[in-house]
Amino acid sequence: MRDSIRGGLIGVGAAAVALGVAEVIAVFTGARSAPLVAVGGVVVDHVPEPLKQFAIDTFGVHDKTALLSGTVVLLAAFAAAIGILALRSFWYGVAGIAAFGLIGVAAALTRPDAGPAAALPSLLGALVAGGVLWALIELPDVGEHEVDRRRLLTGVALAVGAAAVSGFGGRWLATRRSVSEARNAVVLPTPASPAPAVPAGADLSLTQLAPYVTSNSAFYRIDTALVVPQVDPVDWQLKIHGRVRRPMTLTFEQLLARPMIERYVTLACVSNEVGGDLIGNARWLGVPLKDLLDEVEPLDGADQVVGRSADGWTCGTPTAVLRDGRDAMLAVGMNGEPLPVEHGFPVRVVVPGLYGYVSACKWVTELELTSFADFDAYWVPRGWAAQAPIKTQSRIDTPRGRNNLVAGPVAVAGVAWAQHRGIAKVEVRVDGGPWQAATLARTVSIDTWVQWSWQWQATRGEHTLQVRATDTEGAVQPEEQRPPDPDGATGWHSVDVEVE
Ligand SMILES: Nc1nc2c(c(=O)[nH]1)N[C@H]1C(S)=C(S)[C@@H](COP(=O)(O)O)O[C@H]1N2
Ligand SMILES: [Mo]
Repeated sequence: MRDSIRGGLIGVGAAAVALGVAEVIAVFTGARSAPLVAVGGVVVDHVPEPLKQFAIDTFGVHDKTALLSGTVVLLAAFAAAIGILALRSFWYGVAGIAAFGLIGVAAALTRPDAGPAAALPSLLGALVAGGVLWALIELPDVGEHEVDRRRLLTGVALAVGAAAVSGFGGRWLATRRSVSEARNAVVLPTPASPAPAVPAGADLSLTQLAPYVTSNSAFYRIDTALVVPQVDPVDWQLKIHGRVRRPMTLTFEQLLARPMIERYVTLACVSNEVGGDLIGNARWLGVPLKDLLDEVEPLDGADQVVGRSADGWTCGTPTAVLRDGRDAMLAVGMNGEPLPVEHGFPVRVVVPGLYGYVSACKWVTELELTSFADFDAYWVPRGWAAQAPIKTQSRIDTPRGRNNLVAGPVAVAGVAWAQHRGIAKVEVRVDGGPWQAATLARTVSIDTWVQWSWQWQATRGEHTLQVRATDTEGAVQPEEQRPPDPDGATGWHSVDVEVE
């Protein structure tokens, strides 16, 4: 067998065993201490903003899978190179493994929530990889024939690959099962103040048109977490502290014992492009934040409430917004179920009217009162605005894409939103002609999006449909096309269609 192939196989085999061992150790030291996840986390926190926006645009909610797969491919290439070098001198191999081990250890130890044990998965993985590398290089020469050796090496590579997969899969299952059981055991209280019923006609039920209420499984997911934090409600505590007169700590049981409100609120991501789908409307059950803040008595100048999650992510919300009477809450329920784990189980923040990155902390464990002058939350040093109310937007959902439209009446419909201000008007135009008023469906409140529709007498040929909304304060959605960065995209959504 050629040395390059043999070395490559040996290197990849040793790396696979290292990762498998590290994943198994990480079952005990925490999923975020596993080298792939830790290094991926560092990458997520440090990639330049345009690249991150590119990843979100290209891979959408699969951006994390793309990142992890890319990392694995790169790692395999490096491991193969190390294996080839190790055939020349074992010490090259040791140096390569040591370098990777150190990168893993450094990444794991510098994660926001890391303890000293976070070093163990990379450390032990690297030690075992050294042993495997040595054993594979020294493998007894079975048989004279190339075929035998190739068979042996392939067999070994497959075996270690399987070991890695089972380590990874085992960990995934173990962590997943444990909190999903705890989640199934949660009994949500009846709200003291239930959500208003969704009025008849709020949902026009058209194909392609986003439903008025987004199901939990269809709800967009955006966060920096490469592995979903698994927070057991038994261990969960919320500390409300910082610049307050009376700091408070709440357990999950204490939280559930408080009077709850239930409200429809449409959440939106600042990274949503015009026409994009990083937005969803759900019925949230939770404890009003206003009451909690009244109880802790914020000190003068504490104009920012920083939410901190179990995995160290932070967001900063204006204290005044949380106390102005809107239905900002510590949510425990989503559409009648405990929060799905990827949407923040057991507790997250929901604030009507603000983009998610400045308000909607998932897996929240801390609310710290401070000032905007004193603390920049996660996305602020990365170039995003510290304050970010949701901009008025509208979207055409149908017709869109391949529709086989024929001349005659065509239902044009979509959604529009201006959370906590409310939508007053939606207008549509064809080929830059005069604006035509669309019909607004009913809504539950000004905190949700609204469906709109307009009957178009379509003529044959290619056409461009455009939409714009006006909020209840009379502000018309601006035409100027601006990217999401730094505080939300602007511009009118346009759809090109062909009518037969
Ligand atoms: N802990 C944590 N909470 C977070 C984030 C995060 O990265 N980590 N991302 C925020 C962003 S940018 C958005 S848009 C919303 C999305 O909430 P969803 O995933 O439930 O739709 O969560 C917010 N809460
Ligand atoms: Mo977001």
